Amino acid sequence: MTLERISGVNAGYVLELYEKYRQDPQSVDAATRAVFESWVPADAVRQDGAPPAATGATGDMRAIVGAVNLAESIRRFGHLAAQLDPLGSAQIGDSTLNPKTHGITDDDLKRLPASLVGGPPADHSSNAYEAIEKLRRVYCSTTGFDIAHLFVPAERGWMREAAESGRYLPALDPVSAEALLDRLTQVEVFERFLQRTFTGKTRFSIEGLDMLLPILDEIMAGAAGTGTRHMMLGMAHRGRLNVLAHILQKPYAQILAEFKDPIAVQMLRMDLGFMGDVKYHAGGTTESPAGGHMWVSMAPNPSHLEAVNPVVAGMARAAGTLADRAGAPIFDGAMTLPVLIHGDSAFPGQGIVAETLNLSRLDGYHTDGTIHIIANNQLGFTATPGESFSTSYASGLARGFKIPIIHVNADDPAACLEAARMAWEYRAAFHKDFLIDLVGYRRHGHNEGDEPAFTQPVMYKRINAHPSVRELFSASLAKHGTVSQEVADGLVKKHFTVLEQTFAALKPEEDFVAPIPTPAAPGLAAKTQTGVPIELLRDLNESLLSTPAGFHVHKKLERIRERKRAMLTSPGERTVDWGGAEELAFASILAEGTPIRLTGEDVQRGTFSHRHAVLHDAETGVEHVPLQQLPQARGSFEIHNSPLTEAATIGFEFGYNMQEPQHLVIWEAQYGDFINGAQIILDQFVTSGRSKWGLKPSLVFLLPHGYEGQGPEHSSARPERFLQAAADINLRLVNCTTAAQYFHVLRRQAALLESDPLPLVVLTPKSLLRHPAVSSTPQELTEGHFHSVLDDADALPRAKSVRRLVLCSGKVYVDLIGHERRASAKDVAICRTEQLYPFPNVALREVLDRYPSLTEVAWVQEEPSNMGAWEFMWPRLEELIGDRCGLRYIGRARNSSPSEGSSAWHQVNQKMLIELAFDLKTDMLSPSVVWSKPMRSLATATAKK
Ligand SMILES: Cc1ncc(C[n+]2csc(CCOP(=O)(O)OP(=O)(O)O)c2C)c(N)n1
Ligand SMILES: [Mg+2]
Repeated sequence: MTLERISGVNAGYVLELYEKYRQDPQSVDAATRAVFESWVPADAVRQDGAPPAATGATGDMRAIVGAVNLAESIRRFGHLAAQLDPLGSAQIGDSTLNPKTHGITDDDLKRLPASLVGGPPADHSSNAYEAIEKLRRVYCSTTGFDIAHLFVPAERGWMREAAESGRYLPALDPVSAEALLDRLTQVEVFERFLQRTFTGKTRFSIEGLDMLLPILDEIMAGAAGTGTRHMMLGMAHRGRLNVLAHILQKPYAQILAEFKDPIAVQMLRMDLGFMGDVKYHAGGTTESPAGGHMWVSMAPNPSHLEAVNPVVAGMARAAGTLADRAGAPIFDGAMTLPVLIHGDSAFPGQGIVAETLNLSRLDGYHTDGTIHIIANNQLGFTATPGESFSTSYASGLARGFKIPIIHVNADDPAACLEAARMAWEYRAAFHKDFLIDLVGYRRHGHNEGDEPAFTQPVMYKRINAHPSVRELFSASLAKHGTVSQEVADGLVKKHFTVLEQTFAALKPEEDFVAPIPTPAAPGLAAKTQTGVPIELLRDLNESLLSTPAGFHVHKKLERIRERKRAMLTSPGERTVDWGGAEELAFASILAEGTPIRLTGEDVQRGTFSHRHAVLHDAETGVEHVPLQQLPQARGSFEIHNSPLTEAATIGFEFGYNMQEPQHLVIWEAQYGDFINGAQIILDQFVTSGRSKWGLKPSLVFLLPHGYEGQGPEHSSARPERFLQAAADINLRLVNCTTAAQYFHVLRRQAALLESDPLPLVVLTPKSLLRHPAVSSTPQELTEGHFHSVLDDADALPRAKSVRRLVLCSGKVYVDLIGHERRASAKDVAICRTEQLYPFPNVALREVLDRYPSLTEVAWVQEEPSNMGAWEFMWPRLEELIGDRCGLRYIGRARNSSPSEGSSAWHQVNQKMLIELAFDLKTDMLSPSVVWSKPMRSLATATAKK
């Protein structure tokens, strides 16, 4: 009788069993046969047209059904009666765990065969009662198997079999028991030593959840033993120092030096923008102490809880990806294992948890399963579970993702280790996520300076009287004669001695090691030549345009592809549009051996239908990815439509990029406006990771940006947010106005991945994607490099008569040069700042020097004055201009919303600001568009004249 047969069992199942017995008594086991021999199920008899059954038989029938249903209830809901809380709080309970609910008594069960209960508990039981008691010990003791939500019978069956067989329960023989006690002692002594030595200093002690370490040991051993190459850890503050010390093997001396908080010489590298971070945010990498040539990494972590989850997932994905050959990359989940440790308040509360779980089964994102551990201390700062989540357990969210959940009492070492082994084995068997809800308590306040009894007086009375898991385990080992009290005391002394000796020998200034970032290579970006010979471009284009035999390209796409065929034939004509330039840039980067990963919402086609990187056979739907079929490629290409998610998808790409910095990793927004859904990832990882942790990200963001009357949420990628975070050369922000510039900036990024890596933010066009003014000549792709500033070629011959230099960036340039006033405005030159950060000081100075008669520089932008680049540009332009001439702002007035909500109103304002750009005389002011009063430098210049 298999476990799966029993799940969902009812009277029908018993009748079926009876029918089987009737046709062949040997087809059921002996005990069941014995029951069926002594009575006749009433319903079965009626089906046969035989006489009605005796009343006693109906009674037995009910008892059988009751027993079977009771067993099923225990399997499904037993966790509700399990003693999960080490502090002994009452269980939730469930009436279906009571025989009475099923109309039966213990005596009924004693009369029935154990086989009705089924599974391993039935094997050596003499009746159903005994089997039910065993079942209760499995499902209602210190482990709660929360698995009824699994939809795949094989997974549910595996879990039940694993639980009921006790296969993963560790045999705590003397050696491993002492080793476990030693580990628990090390974990506890570390915290007690820090408490004694640095009383009240924040360390976010693990105490109350000490079993987290042995659980990680067990998972690590499992991974190392089966050829995993890289285990990736992500966790918050709680217990992090302990994990860094004992899993990541961060030297005690370094940790103690960080507590001393010296001003170490290396830290004075403010010139490199290094600011460092608090000690419980650091990451690390080490060769696995469990052997097996495995690396263990802990991602650095911001305070923003759970934000690291997608980063770790991305790191794990990258670590398991082979990308050094043409075609699609190969992901091998056996090479990599992500482990995420969550807080019991943060897990249900932070949306990025759900976003990351949602990535776990998707083609471009899965990692063959993450092992999740909720470090559940039943509090979130001062908040209780009742204040923190609406689900029954902190882990409730995982149920929707069909993740098996084990709630386990953190005071039961054997049960905890069983959970860890099961997690590991389940992941290996099904390549899916697993969750351990480790239920413990928090021995001290939220941090060590906090008084928890202000808000949890009753709980803390209990905690103060509660022995540690080490003490409990040690007492139990002593009682059973496994490890004596003297040996246990000796372990405590041993671990204290190591710490005391390290502390005595500490030289904080020397032992402190700061992750200082290496400086960016000065001027390298400007020098990088990125042209590609026309022959190679033509070859690549040819390859991109070939399709497998019999492939039906959509008719409309065929026409576009026909145009592409002629794209490189006339070197001097503007035949290369944005999409064409991008595809050629990608192809040439792949040919140079750099793998590319491009993700984002609808990126395969492109939001504006401009990419078509994945072709679908118009008749069969079969896909063809030209960039994966390039004979010239020496690196893999992958492109995935992401789920409708910003924070987790960017976090994922950040992690991927950190792990594989040699890949060109690109994330594209649907519209740039939506990137602020990932503001935490941008602020906490992308822009500050260098300063805090010495990281060198090189992720690329493609952000459609530009004012086209589509309202406040389809206009702006919020460049001001990047500019505000820009410092010490931590990113590049560009706003390209030509296809060639985009081509060169992508190629420059790929070329600098190793020598000068920086995140690259590209503000990209929308309606302009196919605008003739944006298209480039083939020649522009074959020569030169990215230009941070593009001067006004038309104005240069009349440079002496130019009085106003209009500086702008991006799409507004096209509006300006398309205006009817452009031709007659001989005293106006229009210069594009294609790179906003790093501020192109040298290039802009050269531009200014070309116009000797300037009376003013006007910064023209579409965004309100408190947005866009103006407030960033203003002081820098002032410094650059000095007293040479004035500086004006022309653009929308300061506003709290990025743009007008009405297309008509947009057009009025847009028209007005373009006209003002050409108008040197009118001192017109409008409520929504500002021709600013002259800035300080004009006043200075005027005063001097
Ligand atoms: C996104 C975010 N919001 C708020 C905080 C402030 N904060 C720090 S710890 C904490 C409580 C966390 O509780 P829990 O997740 O249960 O972890 P524990 O501290 O109990 O281990 C809060 C609210 C934060 N760090 N991150
Ligand atoms: Mg908590």
